[in-house]
Amino acid sequence: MTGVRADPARRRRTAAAGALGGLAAAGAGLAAAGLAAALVRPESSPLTAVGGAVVDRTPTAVKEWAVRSFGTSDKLVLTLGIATVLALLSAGAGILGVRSPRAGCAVAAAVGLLGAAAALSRPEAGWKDALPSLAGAAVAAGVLYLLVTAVRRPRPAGGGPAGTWPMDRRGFGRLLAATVAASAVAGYAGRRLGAHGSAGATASRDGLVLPPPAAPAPPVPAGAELRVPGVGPFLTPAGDFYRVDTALVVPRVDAGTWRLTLHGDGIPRPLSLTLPQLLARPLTEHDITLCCVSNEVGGPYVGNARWLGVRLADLLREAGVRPPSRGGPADQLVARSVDGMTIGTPVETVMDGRDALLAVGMNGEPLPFAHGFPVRMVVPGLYGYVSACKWLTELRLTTFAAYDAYWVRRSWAQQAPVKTQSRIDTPRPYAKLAPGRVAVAGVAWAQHRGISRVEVRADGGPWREARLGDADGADTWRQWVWPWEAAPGEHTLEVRATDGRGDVQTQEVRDTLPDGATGWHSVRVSVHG
Ligand SMILES: Nc1nc2c(c(=O)[nH]1)N[C@H]1C(S)=C(S)[C@@H](COP(=O)(O)O)O[C@H]1N2
Ligand SMILES: [Mo]
Repeated sequence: MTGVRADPARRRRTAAAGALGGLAAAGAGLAAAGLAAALVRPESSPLTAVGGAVVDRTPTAVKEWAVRSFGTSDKLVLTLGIATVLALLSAGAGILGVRSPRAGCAVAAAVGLLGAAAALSRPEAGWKDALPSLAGAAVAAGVLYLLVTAVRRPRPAGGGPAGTWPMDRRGFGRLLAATVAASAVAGYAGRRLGAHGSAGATASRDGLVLPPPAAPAPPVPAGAELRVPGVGPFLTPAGDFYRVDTALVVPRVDAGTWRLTLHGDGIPRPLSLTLPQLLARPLTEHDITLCCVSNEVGGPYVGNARWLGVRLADLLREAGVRPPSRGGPADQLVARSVDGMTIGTPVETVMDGRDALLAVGMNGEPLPFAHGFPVRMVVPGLYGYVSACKWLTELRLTTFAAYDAYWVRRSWAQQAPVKTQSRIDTPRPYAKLAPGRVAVAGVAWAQHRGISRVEVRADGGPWREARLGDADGADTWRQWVWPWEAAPGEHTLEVRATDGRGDVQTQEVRDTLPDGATGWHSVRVSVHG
């Protein structure tokens, strides 16, 4: 070894330089990989690929915990976690590399192979998906080699006070600066190139003119909106609509090249449609509240929108599909997205007369990319994971016995109708209120059965009927409000809804797994004079 002897101060310095070199090499590798991924596809970048592979392999209980703890930031937390592990590994590789450049480079190569393997394991992946990680590993290993060699090189004569800095400090510093600069340039180029790569998709969305509905939705009844401060609008703006999916980068599908295929068991006339062909069919507009099975009692993963789309039942009939009740052989419709998500929906439900849609529009606009552009499914009355496939590209008929979709393989129920739920949106939990009249208000939903009553009670007292906003069909939530005379003290408010069939929301507390949480939402508040 050169210049590294037992002196602990020197050791620390070379180790620090090695760690710094390792981090810089990893940064260079990631920048190079990002540049390559912009050319291949965004999902193939190593952090995204490893993140996606982790998502797919994470046990359901851990995933539910992550969603509970981090909400919609769970993806950010995951990416930061992976970046932290990578940073530690890189720093270690640098420290090791000062002792043995080969060993350091081997670590870089191994990490790159792991990234490549993750990218190849993703659904819809091709061999090209391995390239960004491999390119990144090659760059990282090369840069690491140069940097650790500089650390090992002895200090040139007259290069600073001997004994404090054993290596070629200036050479190392220059190399480090050059690496950081080159990485920044490559990173920027990757971003620009990535934006350029999805420019076609963006233009296809900007240029999409949605045809008017053949069957428009009636206007939302004026009385549906109770206008109580603290309760969101009746129709949730797309920008505020909850988002739940496994995609670490939002797929940006070019509508110009998009196709939908419909095939499988018992389809005499399989279909393959472009977007203009789909849009040439009569469009239906319908207000539907969508909610997630992972939504806990009182949780935020529910939203209401005006959807525009082709009735799925019409398309199935056009292809010659019969529901099981009419002797059709397939009871499950499996939707597949461009990112390999699979979502299984009962054929019977889709064809029972409800407005199950292949949606292209949300609140009067083409679907946002995050919500499934260009086409997604929405089925009133079913949780999203069994009905609402975004970035849809394939519909296949099969049976529940023959095929388990993505979430079903992860312990969720095969079939999951929405459970009756109600939520107190105001007052907020632990609010400090002044005594007197307080508007207790929120929303209640039981899609496709409708909501017939909402009741509220304070401190376990008698149930009081809340005033309901006007119903906008049976497939949307209803707002409710109850005027409460708040007396000083600590109080618990509870809510329960009754659906359109007269069934009262159950008090039984059940977890989100396997088919949706139950129980009553309650909020504790304190009232001070
Ligand atoms: N392609 C794809 N579609 C998907 C998902 C997904 O992970 N990938 N998640 C489903 C789930 S679990 C829900 S609750 C809804 C959420 O739709 P949103 O994000 O538009 O609110 O999308 C569904 N469709
Ligand atoms: Mo969901």
